[in-house]
Amino acid sequence: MRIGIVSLFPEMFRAVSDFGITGRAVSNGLIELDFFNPRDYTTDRRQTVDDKPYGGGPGMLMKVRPVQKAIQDARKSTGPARVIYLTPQGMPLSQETLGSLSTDSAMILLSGRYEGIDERLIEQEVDLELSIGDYVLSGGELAAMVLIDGLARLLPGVVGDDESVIRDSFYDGLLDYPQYTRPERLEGEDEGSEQSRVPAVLLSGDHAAIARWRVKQALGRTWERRPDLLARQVLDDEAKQLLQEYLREKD
Ligand code: 6GU
Repeated sequence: MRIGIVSLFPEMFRAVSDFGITGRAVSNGLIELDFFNPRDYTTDRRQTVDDKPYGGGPGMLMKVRPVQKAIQDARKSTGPARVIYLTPQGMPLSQETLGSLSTDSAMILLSGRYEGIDERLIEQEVDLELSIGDYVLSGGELAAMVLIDGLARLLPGVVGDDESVIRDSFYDGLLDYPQYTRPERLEGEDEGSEQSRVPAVLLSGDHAAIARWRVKQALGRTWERRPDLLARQVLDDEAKQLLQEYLREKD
């Protein structure tokens, strides 16, 4: 996947290009990041990239021409590609959106700074506006990196074990079940208590019982923590029964 990035701070993207799973995807060419800095498309001696909003008010906007030229250059390099503007005014990013974007061979990400960009530039150049949540960040770069990371994990060959992507939270619309590793008993304050032990079923070797316990935990946690997610699900009789069991076992 070829990703053109329009940003005043391309160095920030080292967080994805230089570390972990996304870093490996970039080094082995599964993802290519190409940067287009609006500052390089300025024509004045001071390389001005901001301008005042018409109508007054606080803050500045990104200057139109440098952003427009950067997008146009990005298009030349990526070929046909959707232009995605990262903004709190966008549609909320979801796992479903990631899935549908993950089959695109190219895209251009526009990271805004200051109070945003001229609306006409959005109308002319932008195909999709995305937000990563209901809070305000000082720029679109972190949101663009969130998008890149979420996409990278869905590309074939990026995550070693495809099964682990399939089992992730949200893949089936539920939160993950709790996981445990060694040791079987944690030393410390609660030593000897139930909380210090790995749930017995996970040590039982009974794979059917383990699978059932995990689905039960996933349903129970989603019910407790994200009732909004559970409300969107159609639970079959087995799932309803597991959730009842979870709630009964709780009290
Ligand atoms: Cl995409 N950009 C900015 N600046 N803030 C955000 C955001 C995006 N999504 C949530 N907050």
